[in-house]
Amino acid sequence: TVPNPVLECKPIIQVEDDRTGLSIEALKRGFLDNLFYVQGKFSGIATKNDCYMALAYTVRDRLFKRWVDTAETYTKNGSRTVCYLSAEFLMGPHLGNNLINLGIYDQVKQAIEELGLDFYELLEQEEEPGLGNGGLGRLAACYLDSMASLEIPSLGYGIRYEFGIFEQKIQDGWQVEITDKWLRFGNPWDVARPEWSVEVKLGGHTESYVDENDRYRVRWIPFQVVKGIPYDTPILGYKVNTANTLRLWAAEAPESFDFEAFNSGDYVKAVQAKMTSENLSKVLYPNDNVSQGKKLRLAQQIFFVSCSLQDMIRIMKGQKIPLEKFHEKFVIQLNDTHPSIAVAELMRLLVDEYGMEWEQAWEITTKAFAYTNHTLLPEALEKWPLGLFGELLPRHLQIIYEINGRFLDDVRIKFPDDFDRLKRMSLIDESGERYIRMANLACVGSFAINGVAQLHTELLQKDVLHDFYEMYPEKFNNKTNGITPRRFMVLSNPRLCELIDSKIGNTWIKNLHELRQLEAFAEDVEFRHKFRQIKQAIKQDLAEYIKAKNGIDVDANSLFDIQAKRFHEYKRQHLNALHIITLYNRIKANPNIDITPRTFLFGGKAAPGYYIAKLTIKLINSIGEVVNRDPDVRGRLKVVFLEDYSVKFAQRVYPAADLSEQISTAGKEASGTGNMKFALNGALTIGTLDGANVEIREEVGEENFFLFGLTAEEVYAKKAQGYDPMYYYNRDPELKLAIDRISSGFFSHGDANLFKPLLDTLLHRDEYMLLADYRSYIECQEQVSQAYRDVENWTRMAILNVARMGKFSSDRSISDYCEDIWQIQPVKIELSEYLQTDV
Ligand code: GP0
Repeated sequence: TVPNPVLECKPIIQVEDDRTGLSIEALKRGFLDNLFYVQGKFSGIATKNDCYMALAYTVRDRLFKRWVDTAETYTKNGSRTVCYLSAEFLMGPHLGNNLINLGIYDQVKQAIEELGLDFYELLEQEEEPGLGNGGLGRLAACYLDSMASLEIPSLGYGIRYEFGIFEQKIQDGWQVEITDKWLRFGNPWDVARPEWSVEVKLGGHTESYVDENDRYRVRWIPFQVVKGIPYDTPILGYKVNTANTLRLWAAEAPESFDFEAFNSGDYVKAVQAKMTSENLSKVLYPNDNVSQGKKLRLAQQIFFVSCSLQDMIRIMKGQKIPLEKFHEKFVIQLNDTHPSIAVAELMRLLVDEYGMEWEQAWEITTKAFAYTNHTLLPEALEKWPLGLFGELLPRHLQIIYEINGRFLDDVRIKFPDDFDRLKRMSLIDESGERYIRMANLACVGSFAINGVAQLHTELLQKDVLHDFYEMYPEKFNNKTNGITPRRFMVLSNPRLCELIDSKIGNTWIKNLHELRQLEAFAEDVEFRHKFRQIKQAIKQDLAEYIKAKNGIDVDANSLFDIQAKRFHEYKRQHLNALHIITLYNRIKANPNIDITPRTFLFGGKAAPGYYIAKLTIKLINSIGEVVNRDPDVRGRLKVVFLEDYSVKFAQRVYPAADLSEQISTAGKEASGTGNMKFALNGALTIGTLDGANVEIREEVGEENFFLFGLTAEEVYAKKAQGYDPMYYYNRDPELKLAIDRISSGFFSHGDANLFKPLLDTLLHRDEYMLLADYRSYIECQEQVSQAYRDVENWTRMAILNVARMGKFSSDRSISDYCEDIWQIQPVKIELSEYLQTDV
């Protein structure tokens, strides 16, 4: 490109300009300016959404300076960069978070109120980008926040789904799914970069040829080409100048493709090709912890992975870094196996497109990738039928064969004559129908492999990835998950933050370990009183929301017992339901029984095709219908299902909890992160020794944690002995009574068949051992009820939980990734002179 003096001149924008100024007056002018020039409205006809948009643009204007300067710094320095590849980013609403991270929350609130508008109403207006299912996607979002806050150069890469996770409606107690049209009113937070579009090939066949240097090469003649357009969202760090980028790809048909159809006059066929291409980024697969094995899903994966790798190569070219240094410029973290096709795709790009020798390309590839495993559940391990895989990715199939051949040679050398081992470790499962095993590809192609909690990593090494652990012990490491205290405390729980700040200042937000200083205040009567008042006020707010939304009266003095997470049998929402029924039965048997009043709150979605999970939602609503109106219960028990649980809603829920239900079968929940959000907000946990619960209990102290149930080891042992759930059913009369209540049709207007499929799974297989854990759970809940009556001591325990959650900041997780895996240091961003925005 020719140097252009006009383009190179820096924009001179004055301090206190309407797009940068932070004074109340400048903010008000900026808002009105955007209402006029962006929304094109005068205040008389402006809708709430117009006002939200004008506010969003006002905030966006104020962060662009950081974004541009960050990009400029990274480009000039050629900074080493983390690329976080994830099929899901569950970001939650941007507006409030950006206000917090920019440090302008209070000013903006005041400016909006001076304009006579309701600030919270405008925040509520934001349609959140639900581009994830649950824990895995939310973890990616917390990690982006922490990387920016720690000034780590990073790019998040994923898919800009047109429809994110479905909206959940409850009708007659059943979940009904509505498509999530989150882009309906436009998205003020991302910027399209069509100039950086790339093309991705799909289908077709390969041909070999000999190049001008007499080298054997392969070319891929695709059946289809899809264009990927990047959309960039700025990711601000907390009180630093860093603004990194989340780059999400949208699929389109390239103008040039299928022009034959155009030329032959088949206009409709040509437009159809466009529609098929756009399908690639149409919808998020709504499964959590299961792989459906659909071809379109594999197409989504190669689509965003290929776009992202090509984008990295473009960036290197722009910075004049030779391709041989790919692994020095970038480290790529694979968020589960969803992006693991990247191993084969980078090999293809280097070898086929850039003519690199296989050995050098493999060296680079295996120094560039690191893999995070998120689950031990066998149904979640991705594998692709070989036929399907070869149809879509014929060249990648060949490359995987080549990787596999060389890999199995290495295995043979390390473990001679161990044929079973070769079969287990092969990238191709040949035990029946042939499959490509993506976890094996990720392990072979990565220099680091990590689990997401200590126990999870141990079980990976012992079980699911045992062979790979024996092959490459040095690759394995643990990185316990974390959560960002910015969104899940500062933004969502301002009242508690204010109390904390008044005692220990506010530096804990960047260094969560400082919360330890609160330990001393657990013994302070006045502090405990204030702490309790805050919890009470937040519970009252939620009670009002529930009254308006569900029409149910809940008592803010009752114990708020909350289970909020995806519905899955291994998470055992139905064990919680059995506890409710048990309490109900006790009341029915003895109406004067003294029971600690509780409100049971549930939130979460079930995958649309997961019948038992949906039936569990129906069961909870059915129990609620009976319990909530039975005069014998007289407000001692309430059951509420919170519809359409989302990040936005979660922010209201965590601060209101007294008790956090983390009751998965031991060995099944890789980590959990909701457990951390509840405890940080002062809830006590009832939980099994599973995932990060183990470490939370270690940190907060066993006396401040309600533990029950079998350990992972006991679960395996019991299964090996031949577990029989009927044994427990026949021996525990309360358990039997609870189950019989359901099967009699008591909760289903006399229909004894409705819940039969659910009960059959419990009585005949009980894969997740609810019956084995039932008695221990009930007894533990009894301790909870007793403990809640001792108000002072409960508060003491809650404060100690908050004080001891420092380890679970995602800042700690990210520092550990930086040190142990990524080998990357912070890069400070100085704001350039010409655009100072001092207040
Ligand atoms: C794991 F394999 N997780 C998967 C998946 O497909 N989806 C998903 O959300 C979760 C785990 O279940 C987790 O234990 C974990 O904390 C999270 O990934 C992040 O590591 C709880 O949601």
